[in-house]
Amino acid sequence: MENENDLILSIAAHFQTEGVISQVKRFGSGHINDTFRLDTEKVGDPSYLLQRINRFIFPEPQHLMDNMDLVCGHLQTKFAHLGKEQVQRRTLTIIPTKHSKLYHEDAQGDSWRMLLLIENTHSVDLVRSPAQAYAGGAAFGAFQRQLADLEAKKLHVLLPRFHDVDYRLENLRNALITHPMGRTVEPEVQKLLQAMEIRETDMRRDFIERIVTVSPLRIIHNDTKFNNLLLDQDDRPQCVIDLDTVMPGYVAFDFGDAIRTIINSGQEDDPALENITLNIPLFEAYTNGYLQEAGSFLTEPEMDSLLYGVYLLPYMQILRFLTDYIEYDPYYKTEYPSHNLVRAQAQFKLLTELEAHRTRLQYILHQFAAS
Ligand code: ADP
Ligand code: GN1
Ligand code: MG
Repeated sequence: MENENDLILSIAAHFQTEGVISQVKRFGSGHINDTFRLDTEKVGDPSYLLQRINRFIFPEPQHLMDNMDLVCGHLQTKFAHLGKEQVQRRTLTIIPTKHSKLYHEDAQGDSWRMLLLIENTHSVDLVRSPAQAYAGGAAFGAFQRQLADLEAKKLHVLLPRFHDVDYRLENLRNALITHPMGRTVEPEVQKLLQAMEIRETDMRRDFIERIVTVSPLRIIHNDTKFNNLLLDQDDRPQCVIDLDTVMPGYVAFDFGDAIRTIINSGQEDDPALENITLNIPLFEAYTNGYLQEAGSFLTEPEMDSLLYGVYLLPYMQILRFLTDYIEYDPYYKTEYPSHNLVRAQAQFKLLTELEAHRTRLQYILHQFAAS
């Protein structure tokens, strides 16, 4: 294949698209899949999104796509009363291949899926306003509610123990054994390893006692990073995206991961640690939006579990970035050699800020839970 453009066009030809594709662009800032935007020649014809599924992370694309199809189909029934146009804005639409399959496997063994591009939307890496944060809370809360009546056993558990702190600690330990030299001897790595160890007992206890044993298992998103939500031009929520991780889990995971990306005034991988401070009004707005939608179905122990998720998810993210760094970056896309270390350091700064403001966050959560 001459270049990436030609490759994408040749892959796109396997799908049931309308119109002639005239433009291909790399798209989005996700860490996992490769995403391309495809525009068609004629005004009025739809645009599409073509994604190469990360095969290191998802070795069973059929199971992945079966899950996605099930979830999208379920959500479509929830929005059906709004009409087809709104259904296609509120949930992802999978474009099948010309053989009516949910994905296409190319000669290199890569799997590709196509989605309808939802027009006039954007995703946000760095949340700027309480209105955006509120929209996010409402959208992810509604998402959990809409999936409450989907039978969990119909979903394949593609990533077992995804948010299990013991699993993340085991992975880090294995990485240290398998890669004993090189990156593991760097002082920055040692410093983070110590910081993780100091917190380990508390995090494991909170995971078990404050989340797992007291909360019902529900279907959750599992990757509620803010840029997995599409907003319209007026910052109204349109569609929850990136459904690869939808699996059974606990609401505190979704809450904690969303807060991790919203409350941070800096970027997830900000090398300037002084940028990483807490934007507490955004925390308030997200919590408000979330509880407006989810407050009606959450149990009291689940309400109490949310705060623990706020600490556990950044902690696990540090373990994950650090593990990937030590293993020479097989998992997350990186832009430079120390990128995963910088991400881990930035998330650690965030964790220390969260720790310093714990009483305030707890107070805000209690206030919203009581209202
Ligand atoms: P990754 O797993 O790599 O994060 P995503 O599925 O989140 O991949 O997609 C990457 C980016 O592409 C998103 O952050 C969003 O900006 C954009 N995107 C994804 N799906 C759509 C869609 N259906 N319509 C418009 N933009 C989308
Ligand atoms: C990945 O796909 P993306 O970029 O939305 C990762 C999440 C992490 C996140 C950290 C399947 O999310 O779990 O929290 O990066 N997704 C997977 O930014 O591992
Ligand atoms: Mg994403």
